[in-house]
Amino acid sequence: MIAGKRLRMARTILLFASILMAGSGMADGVAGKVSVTEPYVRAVPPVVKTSAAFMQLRSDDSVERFLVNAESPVAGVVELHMHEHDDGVMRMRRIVHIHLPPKKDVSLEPGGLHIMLFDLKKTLKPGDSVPITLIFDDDSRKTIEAPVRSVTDMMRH
Ligand SMILES: [Cu+2]
Repeated sequence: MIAGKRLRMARTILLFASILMAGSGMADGVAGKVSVTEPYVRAVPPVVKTSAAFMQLRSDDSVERFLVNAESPVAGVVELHMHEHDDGVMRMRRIVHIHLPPKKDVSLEPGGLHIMLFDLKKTLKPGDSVPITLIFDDDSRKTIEAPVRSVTDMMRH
């Protein structure tokens, strides 16, 4: 009888501990430490099947973290990209991750780092909003809503 009571008590304590951990945000991982501000997606005419997402990222973690992937229901393929100068020509290149140094702002902007959206499943009109899920190095995720904006400074593809 006493053993059974102890077991029940141990189970109750375990349950309580797991609720406390979930409540403190520990379950959020890196996603809970990265703030995302000013997200937007470039509006494109219906014939164009690619676009890009831009935003400001800032990690509050004490060690370097990485954005390793992204997903969106509006795009068949999503890739992390950067621009680089190659003999005076700006080219885009796929990268495996975006560095998130501790407590530093990282800009995803036209002509620089960006999240590339290929194989668009719908027209992206100004005023629409696009869900984008950011995936970090510990596989934690954060989904944001990025408004669609017309960007005059069009990137060359
Ligand atoms: Cu690109």
